[in-house]
Amino acid sequence: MTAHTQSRVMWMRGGTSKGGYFLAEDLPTDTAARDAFLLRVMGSPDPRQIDGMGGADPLTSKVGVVKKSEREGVDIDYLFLQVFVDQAIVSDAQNCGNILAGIGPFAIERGLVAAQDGETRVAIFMENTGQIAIATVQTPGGKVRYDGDAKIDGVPGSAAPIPLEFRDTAGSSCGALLPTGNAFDEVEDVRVTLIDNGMPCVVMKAQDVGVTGYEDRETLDNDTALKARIEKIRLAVGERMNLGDVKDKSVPKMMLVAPPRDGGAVTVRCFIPHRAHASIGVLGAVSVATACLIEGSPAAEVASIPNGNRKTLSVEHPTGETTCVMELDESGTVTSAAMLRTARKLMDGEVFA
Ligand code: NQM
Repeated sequence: MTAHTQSRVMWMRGGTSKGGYFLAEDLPTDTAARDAFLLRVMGSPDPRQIDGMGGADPLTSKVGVVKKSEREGVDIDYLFLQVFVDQAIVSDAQNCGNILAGIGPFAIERGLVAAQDGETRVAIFMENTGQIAIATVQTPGGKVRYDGDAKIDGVPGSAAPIPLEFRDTAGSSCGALLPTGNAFDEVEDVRVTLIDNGMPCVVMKAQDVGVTGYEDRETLDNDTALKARIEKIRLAVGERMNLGDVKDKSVPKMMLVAPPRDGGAVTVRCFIPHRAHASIGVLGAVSVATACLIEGSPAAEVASIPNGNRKTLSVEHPTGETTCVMELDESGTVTSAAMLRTARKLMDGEVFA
């Protein structure tokens, strides 16, 4: 087989992440050939990704693969791929709600979805986890609009709003919201909630692993003792979360929670899983917010939760906050979550490997 050496691509910021958006038809169908190509595109493995497009950060070494969906009521199929920075790994074991924010605009730009005049709702099947998200894209005059007044913390300036709605995300990768059935488990002497409401997460109190939960990203990234401690917990819970051996996987994410400081619901410091996040992932935030609503969980002990079946939960993170709007049924089960994101087209062209 001859190696794939170039491909059409659009580079976009999606939420607080950035990456390459490809049509599936523009990539090799063989997974090994596709992954080898994407590693070359990003310049991995190399901590600086100097010979590629990646930004030397897991948040800027991401790929969205898109095709028209054949599913009833669905417009687009989206596969997320995490290209590891310093290892030769391309993983489909997690989803990404930030890259998701650019999928609607990209699909419209590539002609896979017909834009309406005003706004266009795009139903997106997330192949990694088998669930559907609805993105609403601004399309005045039938063209994608990127500029606007919506602000999200972690991104300078403002852009057109792209609300995302999720349903039925519980157990997306772990088979159940609480894969062990418990509000908490004790692992390596730390009380943790093993939870998956769109993203497999291990949620624990920051103070239980010796930090405050208010540190900045750099401080956490330099704390090798903390990282070793939470990695030990992570490796111990992979099987219990139905994720198998997670040594070479980017899930579960490790979430350190503390009481809110700026009027929000909770403060989070997130490891994804080996680097601290500059803010927090979309489905990661939904999963942590859900943990805060589970009676008896460590997160519930630190969280400040408003009343009512429709809860607006502000998740405070190192660069601001992310607001999740959660709908609960009468039994207190989360039935849907919504979040505001933005995206920006950065370039459209050919990438070479
Ligand atoms: O949780 C980073 C991000 C993400 C994932 C990560 C995400 C999500 O911020 O839905 O968006 O946790 O690896 O892009």
